[in-house]
Amino acid sequence: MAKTRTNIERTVDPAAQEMLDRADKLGLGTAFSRADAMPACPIGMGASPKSGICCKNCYMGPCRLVKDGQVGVCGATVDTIAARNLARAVAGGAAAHSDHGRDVAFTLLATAEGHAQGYQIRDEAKLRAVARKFGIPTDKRKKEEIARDVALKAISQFGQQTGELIYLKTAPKKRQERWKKYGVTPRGVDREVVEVLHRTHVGDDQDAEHILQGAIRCALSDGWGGSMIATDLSDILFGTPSPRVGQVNLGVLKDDEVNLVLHGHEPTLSEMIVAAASEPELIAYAESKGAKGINLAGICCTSNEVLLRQGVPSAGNFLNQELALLTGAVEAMVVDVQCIMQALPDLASHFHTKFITTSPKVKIAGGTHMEFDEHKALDQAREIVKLAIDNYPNRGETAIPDYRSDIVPGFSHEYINYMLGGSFRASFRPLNDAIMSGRIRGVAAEVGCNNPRTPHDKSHEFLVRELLKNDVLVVQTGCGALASGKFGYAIGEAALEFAGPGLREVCEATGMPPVLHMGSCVDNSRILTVLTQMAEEGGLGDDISDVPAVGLAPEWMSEKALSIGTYAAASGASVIFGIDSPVGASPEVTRLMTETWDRVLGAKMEFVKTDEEMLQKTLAHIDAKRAALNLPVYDPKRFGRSGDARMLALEELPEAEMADALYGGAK
Ligand code: XCC
Ligand code: SF4
Repeated sequence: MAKTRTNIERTVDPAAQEMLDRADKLGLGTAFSRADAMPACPIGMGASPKSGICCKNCYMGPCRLVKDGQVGVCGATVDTIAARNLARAVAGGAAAHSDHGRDVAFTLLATAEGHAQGYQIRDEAKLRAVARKFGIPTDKRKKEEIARDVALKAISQFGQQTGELIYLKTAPKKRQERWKKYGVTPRGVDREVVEVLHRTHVGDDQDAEHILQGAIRCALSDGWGGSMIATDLSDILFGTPSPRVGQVNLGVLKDDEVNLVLHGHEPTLSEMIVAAASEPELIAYAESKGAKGINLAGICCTSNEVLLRQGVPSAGNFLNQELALLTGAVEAMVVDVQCIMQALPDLASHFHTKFITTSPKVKIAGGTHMEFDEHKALDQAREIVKLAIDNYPNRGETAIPDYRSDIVPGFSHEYINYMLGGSFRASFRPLNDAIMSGRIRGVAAEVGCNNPRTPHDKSHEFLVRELLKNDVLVVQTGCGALASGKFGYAIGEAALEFAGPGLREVCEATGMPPVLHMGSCVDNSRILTVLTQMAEEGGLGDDISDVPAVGLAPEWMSEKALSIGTYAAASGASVIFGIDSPVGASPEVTRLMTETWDRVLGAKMEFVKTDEEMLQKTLAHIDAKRAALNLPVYDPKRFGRSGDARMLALEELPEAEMADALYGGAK
C-alpha cells in the first residue's frame, strides 16, 4: 500500500499547502496525490542492483533484468542497458532544449526579414557581440542584415554534419582539447541527437563507456549548442536581462483582475501576450467586464523568461501549475512547450478556466488549440487575452493564498561583469579574488525541477540556506530559482542576512547579491559562460574543472535535467543530483560517470539520496578544488568579524537595526 503524505509533508511552501488542502476539500487530485498513489517503478528507474533495470529498446523484450548476471534476450547486460537508458534520456532532454533554440532562431530570422509581427531587435549590442563570436562582419552593417546572418548561422548549427559547433571555441582551450581527446566534440546539434538514438537501437553500440561518450557529445550539443543559441538569440530579440524586482508565488494572482497564466518554456508568444495585455483597448475591455485590469503570471520557465525581462510576476515553479488552477481565479492558462502536465485540462474543467495550447508541437486532449504563428503573433496574443477577458464573468468562488515574495532575477553574464567591474572595466576579477582569498568558499549552481516524490521546494530551500551560511555563492536557474524566490533568498542584496561572514563582506563591497537568479533552464548556458570567464580570468586554474564550483539538482525529474547535468560534468563542473540514480543498477556505469569522467573530463555526475549528503559532498568538493589550487583552507572565522570593524560593530546591534544600517542608506 502506498503511503499518503499529509500536505505539510508534501511541500514546504505554505501557499502550496493551502491549495493542497483545497484540493482535498474539493476531492481533486494533483501530482502530489498521484505520486503517493503510484510509487516509482523501481525497475524502470534502475536505481540499484537490487531493484534491477528494464530495457524496452526492442520487442524481443521488454526485458526486465532483476537477477544477478541476467541479460536481455539479445544478451544486453545491465551495464549496456543503464548506459543506453541514460543516453536516450539525454537525447530527449537535448532535443527539447535545442528545438527551443531552433524556434528562437527562426523567429529572429523572420524578424530580421521583417515578417514577424510585433517582434524587434531589442539588444543590438548583444547582436553585434554574438555576430563577432560567429565570425559575421558587423562593420557599417544594418542590424537587420547582421541579425539575418546570425539567425542563419544559428540555424546551420542544427543541421551541421561535420566540423564542430561554433560556440565550442569560446570554451577554455584546455577544455576543447579534452573534448577532442575523448572524442566527444559535437559536430551538429541534430546529428548528435540522432546518433544517440541510432547507437541505442537494438543491436548497435553495446559498450557502456562508448555509449556514454555518445551521450556526452549529445549533451554538449545542448549546452554549447541549442541552449546557448536559445539564450543568446532570446537576448537579442527580447533584451539581455539585468536585475529587476518581481514577485513570486500563488499570491501574485489577483482577485479583482483577469488572471492569465503563461506556462511552458518559450519566450516568443508570451512576450507578445505581455505586449497585448498592456494595450489600452484591451485593458478597457477588461474593465468593461468588471475587472480592474489584466494580470499576467507565469509558471515554470516561460515564467522565468518574462519575469527576467518584463517583470511579469511568477505564480511559481513546476509543482505550482495545478495549484494555480485550484485557486479558481485563472481565466486562462496558455501553454507552449515542456513540463506541462496532462492533468491540467481536466483540472481546468472543474473551474471556469480555459486551457489553451499554442505550440505546433504540443496539443493536449481537452485543451483549446490556438496554433502560434510568428507572422501574426501579436494578433494571436490579442485574441488570447480577449478570450481570457471574456471568461472573467464566468469566474466562481476563488481562494488565492496570500503568499507572495519579492524576487530579483536578471543576472546575465553581461550584467555580472558590469556589476563587478563597472562599465569601463567590466570584469570577473573581484569574484576570482574573493574565492582566492577564501572570503567566498566557492560557487554552487543550485538548479532544476520539482518532483512530487520529494517534498516540494524543501531541498532547494535547505541547500540554498546552508550554502549561503557556508560562504558559497549561489547561482540559480529554472524551478530552483523560483523556489529561492519564495523563501526570500533571491531578493538581491537584501538576502545578505543569510550569507556567511566572508560572502557577506564581498557582496557588500561589490554590490553583488549572494544569490544570482540567472534565468530559465536553457540559461544554464549562461553558467557555462560565467565558469569559462572565471577560468580565464586567472588565479583559479585554466580550465572549468579547476574552479571550485558544483552543480546541484536536488529535485530533478526531467530528461532535460540529465542533459544539463551531463553537459555540466563534461564541461568540467561536477554535478550532484537528488531523488535517485537512473544508473544505480549498474555499478560499472556509476563508476564510469564518477571515476572515469573525473579522470578524463575533470568532473563527475553523482546521485545521492539526502539533502545533507548533497550539502556535505558539495562543500567537500569545493574544498578539494581549493586545495588543488593551493588556495587557503576555507575558514569562516577569518573574515567578517576579524577583518571588518564595521561588520563587527554591526553585529552587536539588534537584528532590525543591523538590517537598517546595512540596507538603509549606508550603501
Ligand atoms: Fe521543467 Fe524549466 Fe525542470 Fe522546472 S526546472 S520542471 S525542466 S521548468 Ni528546468
Ligand atoms: Fe531486451 Fe535486448 Fe530488446 Fe532490450 S534490446 S528489450 S535487452 S532484447
